[in-house]
Amino acid sequence: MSADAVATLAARLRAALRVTVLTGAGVSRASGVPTFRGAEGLWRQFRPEDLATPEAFHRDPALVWEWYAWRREMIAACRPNTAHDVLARWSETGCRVVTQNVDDLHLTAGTRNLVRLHGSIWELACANGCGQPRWRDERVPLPEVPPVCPRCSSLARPAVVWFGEGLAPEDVEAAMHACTCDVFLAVGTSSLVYPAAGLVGEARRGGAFTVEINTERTAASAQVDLAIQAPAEAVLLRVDELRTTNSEPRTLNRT
Ligand code: BJW
Ligand code: ZN
Repeated sequence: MSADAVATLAARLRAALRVTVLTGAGVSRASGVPTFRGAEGLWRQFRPEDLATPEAFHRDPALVWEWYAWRREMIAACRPNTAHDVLARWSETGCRVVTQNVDDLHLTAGTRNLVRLHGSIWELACANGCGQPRWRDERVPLPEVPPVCPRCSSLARPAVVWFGEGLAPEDVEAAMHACTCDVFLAVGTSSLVYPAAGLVGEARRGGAFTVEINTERTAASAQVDLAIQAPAEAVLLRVDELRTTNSEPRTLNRT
């Protein structure tokens, strides 16, 4: 980890009034949640088109649910790591956190006003669209797989966003709004999946100082003002230390 880059980021954060952080699967890696892409990613073992599309669910809901039940079990054993904890603290002073993660570890860590662009693996929805609002079910294992809708008894689905599906308009609007900021950080995301991957460019066009924190170079590395190639949990902890030891913590986003 470059000490200069980390010091630059800490200084930018001290001077910033509005800070937004976009997170991806890399933020939960240190908690034990697998990422999607990369050497140990889920897409090495499974094809997204077999498991993470509406067509896949229509074709074989039992298979799709088996995969989600397995992931729910794995995630249930995971706790938030330092990266989640630091971002939860920053959110208390107004930092906006937008996540692509469905594991809800940001919520467990206590992050306020979280925007969950791709939904939650702990929430279910009626696959038949009968009007039943989505519901939360954290039971592991689920008593019935595939589970059914409590209102109309047709199949339930995980309340996550699959490829080819639109994101909730209010989440997209909140994320776009958060792009108007002084510092925008893209943390632990491969920046390949849209519309989330477009947010960093949006923030930059709006005048934000853009930063990437990732263990690898990504599609966004050449686009950002500062790319820090190191684990998110280590960088955020160090930045948080510098930010709070060199000055009083600032109240963000209160303009
Ligand atoms: C670390 C680390 C450590 C590891 N520290 N770093 C424009 C252009 C091209 C294509 C499209 C486009 N617009 C739309 C599309 C199509 C598609 C898309 O983007 N395809 C691309 C792949 C080409 N997008 C969609 O379909 C989206 N829908 C949409 O746009 O709808 C339009 C529409 C409108 C109206 C009606 C109908 C349609 C939906 C996308 C949904 C994505 N869903 C998933 C699954 C969620 C549910 C589940 O979990 O099962 O979301 S796919 C998967 O990818 C998941 C993630 O949230 C998402 C992003 O992945 P992420 O977080 O970046 O993870 P990884 O694994 O890719 O990267 C991890 C990174 O961490 C790596 O870089 C590591 O190096 C790093 N790392 N350890 C720091 N310790
Ligand atoms: Zn229903």
